[in-house]
Amino acid sequence: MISNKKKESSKAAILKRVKVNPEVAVIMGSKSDWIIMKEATLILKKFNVNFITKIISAHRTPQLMCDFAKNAEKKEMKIIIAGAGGSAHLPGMVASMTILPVLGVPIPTSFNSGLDSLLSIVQMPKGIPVSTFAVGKSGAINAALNAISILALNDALLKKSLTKYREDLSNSVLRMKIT
Ligand code: RP5
Repeated sequence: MISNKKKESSKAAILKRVKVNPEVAVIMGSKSDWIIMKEATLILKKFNVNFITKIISAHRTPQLMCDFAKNAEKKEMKIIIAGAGGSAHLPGMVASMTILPVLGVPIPTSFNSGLDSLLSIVQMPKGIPVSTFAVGKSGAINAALNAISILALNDALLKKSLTKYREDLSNSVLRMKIT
């Protein structure tokens, strides 16, 4: 049973969290990637994590990519989620210009359903890591959840919400019935 006092303080903490600067940047190589990357933003919204979204193409706007990566930390970003398909070196290039964690989401492409995107992102040579997730929507969702678990290291409220999310997942399986 949560006391009224406790309820108020957790409500205040949620309001305070909503006001903080964006902590996560969700970038993608093209508007065509949005259908996948939107899934990451829906998860961030659900957990009240402030974020920005930006289209940055590694091959069509290389200068923008450099400016963004070099300034992300100064702008108080903590984590970058980067989705890319055809020009899938985007997450690796961004990671080479910042020490912030970069979480890469391979976007499905017409070639081998996005296996090329996956390999481009996952096969980083040693020294510059990009955490790489599944191709497509599952990857976008898991990248956001991973960003949340990183932020939760220093945020008790977020940790609580993530624990609840996991419990809900387990319960949804326990409720499954084969008729
Ligand atoms: C990459 O090339 C994007 O990440 C996208 O997945 C792919 C195709 O881009 P569009 O031709 O749809 O703009 O830069």
